[in-house]
Amino acid sequence: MREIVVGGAQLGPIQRADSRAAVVERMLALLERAAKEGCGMVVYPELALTTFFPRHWMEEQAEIDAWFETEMPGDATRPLFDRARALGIAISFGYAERTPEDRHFNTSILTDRAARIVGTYRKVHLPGHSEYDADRAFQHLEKRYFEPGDLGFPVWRNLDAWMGMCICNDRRWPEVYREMGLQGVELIVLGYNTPSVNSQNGAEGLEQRLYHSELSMTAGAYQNATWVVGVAKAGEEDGHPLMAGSIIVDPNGYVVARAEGEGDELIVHACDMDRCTFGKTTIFDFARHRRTEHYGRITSQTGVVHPE
Ligand code: CDT
Repeated sequence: MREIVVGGAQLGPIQRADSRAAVVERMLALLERAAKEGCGMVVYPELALTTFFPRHWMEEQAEIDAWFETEMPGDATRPLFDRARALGIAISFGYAERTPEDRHFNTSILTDRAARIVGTYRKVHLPGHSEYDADRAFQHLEKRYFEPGDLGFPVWRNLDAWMGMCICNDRRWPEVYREMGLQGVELIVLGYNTPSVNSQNGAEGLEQRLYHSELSMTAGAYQNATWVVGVAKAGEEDGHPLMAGSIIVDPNGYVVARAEGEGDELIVHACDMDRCTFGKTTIFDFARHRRTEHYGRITSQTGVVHPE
């Protein structure tokens, strides 16, 4: 048995005026709770340190850059790393990354129990649009503020398991899970900021949004025989609602822990990595059963092309 007690640290809303220091205080409170529950790892949401700023139209580069971190850890996040190291808890969280070359990514990191960064992931699937859209109730400007990730979908050996990351919209794409599945991933951790309503037509109610989120993660878990931990930032941010629904999914696709509210909340499950073995050696034994000669379109084509 290779058990990791994993905590999903859902965050309630973060308002535009909230400081990084105030958010880190909340993350620390969840970390302390996780320590009491015996967690060896804690997962926080996408863009965990700030409000989901891509909902706001900004033109001045200095105003945009103010949402980005130029170092990790930095002054605001160092207390989180220090406490995680003292408690021996690995962490993963998302933030807006600005590189020394002035590139902008929607990034997440993974640490070991000594708070060393062992993995960095940059979000590949950026939803939304890049120009102001007057028809929307609110904007979703990830394509304006970030460039697509350039690191692919690596996995890392951490806490005696194969771990990978993706971020929010990535969780809806089966290719993401399979890329990591083909590297033997056993635990995929991800954070998300998902609006509760559609910004263009107000349709797709909360129930359907929660269902699609869960459907994506449970399918990805089952079809790749891996644990998946999906963690929300939730509640009313800057007057705009984000859905909750943080879950931990086992390698059979069952939800084994689920957040109940829309505030700061910890969900916990003891995840045995050896439970991935059955699926990986039977129905999803990729080496024996995959037929790559028929999968060419998956990487050669993006949009739909009907046969002539
Ligand atoms: N943050 C993020 O990727 N959110 C998207 C919203 C899609 S609607 C434009 C998501 O897939 O949850």
